Amino acid sequence: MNKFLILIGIGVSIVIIGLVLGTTSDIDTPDQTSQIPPQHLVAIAMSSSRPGCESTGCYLPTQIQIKTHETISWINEDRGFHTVTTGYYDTPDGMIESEQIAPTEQFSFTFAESGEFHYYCRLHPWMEGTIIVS
Ligand SMILES: [Cu+2]
Repeated sequence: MNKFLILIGIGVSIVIIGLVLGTTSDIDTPDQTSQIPPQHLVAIAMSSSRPGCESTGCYLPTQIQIKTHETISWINEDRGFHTVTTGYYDTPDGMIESEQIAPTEQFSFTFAESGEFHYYCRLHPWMEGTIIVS
């Protein structure tokens, strides 16, 4: 009788272990979150309103590489207003124009086409960055 109970106990244990392992392996399978393209962050550096950030980067990182359909969000970590404007100073190309981004605010743009895009801040010509979309 005792041996019979032990066998039942072993059987129940195997079923429980199987359920636990089955549940665990479900967690390992790819879920919806892996389907969302990664979002890239670029910080607008503190004190970018004054010349001098060029040496360390006014937009951090100054150059960023992404893939098409991915999004970049620029976060203004400075105390002044800034823009993200594609083109070169005084000759914006019209692709991206964030308008003025207030301190602590952010601006996002999703890139549909590949290419290399130069951008700057309309308020501070020394602020420059490059986006490479492949
Ligand atoms: Cu600026």
